[in-house]
Amino acid sequence: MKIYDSRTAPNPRRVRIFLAEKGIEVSYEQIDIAKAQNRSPEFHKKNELGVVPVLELDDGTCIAESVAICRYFEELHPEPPLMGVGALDRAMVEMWQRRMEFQIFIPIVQVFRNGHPFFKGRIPQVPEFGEVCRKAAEQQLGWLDSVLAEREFIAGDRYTIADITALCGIDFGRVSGIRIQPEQKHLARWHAAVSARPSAKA
Ligand SMILES: N[C@@H](CCC(=O)N[C@@H](CS)C(=O)NCC(=O)O)C(=O)O
Repeated sequence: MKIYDSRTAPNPRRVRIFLAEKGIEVSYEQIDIAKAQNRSPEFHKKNELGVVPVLELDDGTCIAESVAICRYFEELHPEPPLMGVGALDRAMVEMWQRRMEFQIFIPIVQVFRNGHPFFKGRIPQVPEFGEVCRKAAEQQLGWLDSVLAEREFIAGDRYTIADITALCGIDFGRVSGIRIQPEQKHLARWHAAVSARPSAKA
């Protein structure tokens, strides 16, 4: 099996961190988004949406969507659990994972996609929409700070996929000037802790 990856993009990083936490080694093939390799007919055979990451199994089956790839590995290698244990915990982790995706990760990515010269001419950009997303992301970082006042990790007392999604979103925000604010002490404490894990380098 192998994963079609892009070193600088936030979604593939989610999968790399997830696998590093589980101690799973997979080979990676780099897809150059800057050169639009992801838009080639050849890559579209792997993922018709033309985005990375994609996990290709030995029989040629391709799994796209970062969380679906993580789910596949979670089922095969349940330890350490990163997607919850038992019905309630799984639901809570899913809730926080989706919240991190919708409230933090996607708005931050949209700031980049709609405002950054990298995507100029590649996609239709609406800079005003990017700025609306920036305000939303900044506001939601404040909300996340208050969540983390109550608990060690985003979904509770254990590190999960929700932490991975938030970390990758927040780190990607730097390129658009979105940062944890000095008064967001709980968020900063959490960010320092998850960034210190060896998996964060993946
Ligand atoms: N929903 C997908 C999103 C994947 C995605 O948007 N990947 C970005 C990199 S972070 C990409 O390949 N972008 C290339 C492009 O839009 O041209 C997932 O969760 O994996």
